Amino acid sequence: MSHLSEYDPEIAGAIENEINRQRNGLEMIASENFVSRAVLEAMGTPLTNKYSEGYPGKRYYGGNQWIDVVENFARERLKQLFGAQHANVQSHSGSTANMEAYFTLANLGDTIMAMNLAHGGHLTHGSSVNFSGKFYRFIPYGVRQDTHRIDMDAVRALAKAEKPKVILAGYTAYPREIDFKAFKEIADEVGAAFMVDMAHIAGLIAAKVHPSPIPYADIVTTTTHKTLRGPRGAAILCKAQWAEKLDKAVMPGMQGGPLEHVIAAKAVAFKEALEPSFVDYAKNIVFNAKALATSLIDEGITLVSGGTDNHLILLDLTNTGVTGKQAEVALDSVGIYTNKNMIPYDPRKPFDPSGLRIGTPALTTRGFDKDDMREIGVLIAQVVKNYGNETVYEGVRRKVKELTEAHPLYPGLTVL
Ligand code: DSN
Repeated sequence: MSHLSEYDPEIAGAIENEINRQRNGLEMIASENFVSRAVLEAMGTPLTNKYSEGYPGKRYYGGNQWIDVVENFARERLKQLFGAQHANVQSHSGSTANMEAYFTLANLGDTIMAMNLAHGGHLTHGSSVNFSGKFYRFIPYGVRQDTHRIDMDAVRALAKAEKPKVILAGYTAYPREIDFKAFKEIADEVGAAFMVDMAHIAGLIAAKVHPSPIPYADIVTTTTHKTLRGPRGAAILCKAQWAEKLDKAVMPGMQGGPLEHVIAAKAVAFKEALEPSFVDYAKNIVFNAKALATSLIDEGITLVSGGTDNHLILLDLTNTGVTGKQAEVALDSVGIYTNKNMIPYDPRKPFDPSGLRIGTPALTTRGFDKDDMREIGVLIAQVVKNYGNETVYEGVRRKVKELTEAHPLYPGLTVL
């Protein structure tokens, strides 16, 4: 029996139940993944006990000699992974990383151009209920209604009219490749800084499966837990000219003590992402997404932009008679985990939109291949097209069980 289960069986039990939910379901939320046992072990260490405000070699507390070793490995590995000039690995989350990048590149009240939230932008890219929309004047750009792709001519025209301090690229629900070079050219034309939030596609970029923003962007933020397959957290990369200002924006500007147990886990994940096998993993994420997209299209499901170039697919459920929320709940009930999502030009509201977002990073980690993906596409379509039909749902549950048993997750990992 573990210390945790002996002392706190309620929490141990809930953790065990969650591990089993992850094992027994199809995790298709595009922003989720499964970390390795090595990453899990690094996170669960006494490094959580240590205060280490500051940076390696310049801390506000004593006793940081081993913490410095860990954080230096994390910084150097991250720089190597992306070919970046400077790395800061202390950001607690993607939201704080974006705040720290804005603090570095802009003054409060400045204009920032970013993707419309309903077209695939993020909460911290200018939502009026988020700090970003309160602290800065965000001007949204979007995708074309006919192609669902970013219209770079429209972005250029908007940038010339608005003269933003920062232009931001990088999205949470955009299934197509991003032309970072074209964004940089527009930023240069209007004298703006260029920032990229690569959180969703960081793992694909690390493996060179998607073009890199590093040569073009002043600052690149990322979470570490999506396609990069590290612990929940974030990191920031930048050109050398921004390094000092960025580090100050992170600490003391935004954060206090870093989470060094998580930074240790980030270092382990970056080492994993530097392995040749990570390139195969990232390629398989995209192969799998394309196979899944083809399967859904064959089943008559409409996809935003007609398919995918990356790890995610956005289903447009408008013609199915089922809303995004209904689909999410129905799929939950059969053990297929997804999230409702706005689609571009969505007539519905965010709490019950017309779209459903799915992705392949987590199942690819479990070893699912394109044949499995084709089968999952059929299962998703069955649930949507037979909404409320328990007999169909029972059949899907049986298939989910077969698929998950064929690709075990964390064999031997127990809490109780
Ligand atoms: N919540 C994340 C996502 O699911 O895309 C972004 O932070």
